[in-house]
Amino acid sequence: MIIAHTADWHLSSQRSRLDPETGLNARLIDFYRCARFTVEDGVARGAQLVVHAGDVFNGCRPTPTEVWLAKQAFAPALEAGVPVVVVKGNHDDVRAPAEKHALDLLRDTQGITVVDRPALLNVWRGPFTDSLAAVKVEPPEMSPADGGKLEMQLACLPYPNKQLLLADEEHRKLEPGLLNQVVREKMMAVAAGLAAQRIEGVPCVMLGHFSVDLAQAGGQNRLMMLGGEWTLNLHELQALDFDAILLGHIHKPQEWADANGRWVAYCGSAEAVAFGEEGEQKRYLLWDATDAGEWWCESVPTPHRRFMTLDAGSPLPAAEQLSGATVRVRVPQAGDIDIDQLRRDLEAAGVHEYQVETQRAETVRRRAVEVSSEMALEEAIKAWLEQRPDLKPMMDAILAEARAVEQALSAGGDA
Ligand SMILES: [Mn+2]
Repeated sequence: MIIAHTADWHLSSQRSRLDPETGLNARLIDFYRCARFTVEDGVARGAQLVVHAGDVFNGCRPTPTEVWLAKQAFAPALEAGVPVVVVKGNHDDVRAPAEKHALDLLRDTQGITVVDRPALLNVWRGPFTDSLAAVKVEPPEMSPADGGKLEMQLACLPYPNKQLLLADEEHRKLEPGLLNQVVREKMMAVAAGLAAQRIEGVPCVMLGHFSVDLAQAGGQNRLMMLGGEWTLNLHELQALDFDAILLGHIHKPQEWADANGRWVAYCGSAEAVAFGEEGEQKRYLLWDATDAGEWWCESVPTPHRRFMTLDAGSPLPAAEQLSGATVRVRVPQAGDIDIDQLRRDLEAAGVHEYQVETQRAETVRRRAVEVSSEMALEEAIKAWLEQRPDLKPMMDAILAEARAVEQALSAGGDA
């Protein structure tokens, strides 16, 4: 069965201009273009199932336009009778677990299965006696008795809501690092539990939204790189009895196969979500298995926007390269260069958008490089404050704020 694997659409309006064709926010249209392409192209290439590994939206309160575009993006699959399975990502999630999350807005769309708690789904292949569908996705307790063949199982592991743990007095007392350890252990136990329930002789693929420790975060997320996030161990995951593990959450595409040819893969974000993702390949994955049960995938590039960082003063790249790109120009010091001339040159080259960063931002960034990605958040902040004697009197307040932000973010914020 051919499966199209996508994740991290982050459909959202961001600071941008209006797209002249649609009258909508131009960044929102960039995200939509790549999302829609993925589903349309995947179905055209024979995908019989579309799996989305989380973060359809950028926040738990998507606008009506964003919800409409999400449905439009999935439409080519739904119109072709190809089922869609979406697991909840941290961005789709709410703070208070009792509230409805963003994906609840897609739950009633026929053909979309929204998964917001760990679950093992059955994927049946027709012909069915009661429908024309080629493939059906059902929770195990709803096994259709209408002639279908159980083709595979999908073990879904959405991003957990940390507030559920914090509701427990014992967990509230834990340091963030220890709480992360608790989440990691619980997630591994749940993953192992799903693997233990699989039906022997039927392929079982995991679909999840979380970080694995050997993954490179790329430029996506400072917090992740500062160690403020729980991760699962890649080798422990690979040791579980899944035929392949298809993931979302990390925007930089990457995959690993073990000695038995079993894959763990991040398809990555469909469109670059921030400048940090400049230069990363953007894609979706098409999965299939041989009769012998060996899984393999094809990587399909999406029509994502090019992000480019330039140093002012260096000659501009050729207009072909700049045309359509979102450009960031680093200026050694405001006033050092003729910014008006630079703007005219960039506009003449047909850049899509540009922003100019002056030296102060650059200085801060260069210092931050000395903060190693191995450090825990507090350690990293202390190292950074060493270089900012002016801020040292505020150290306690800054650390307290950082801890609060870390707690809030790992419960469903950044990344
Ligand atoms: Mn995420």
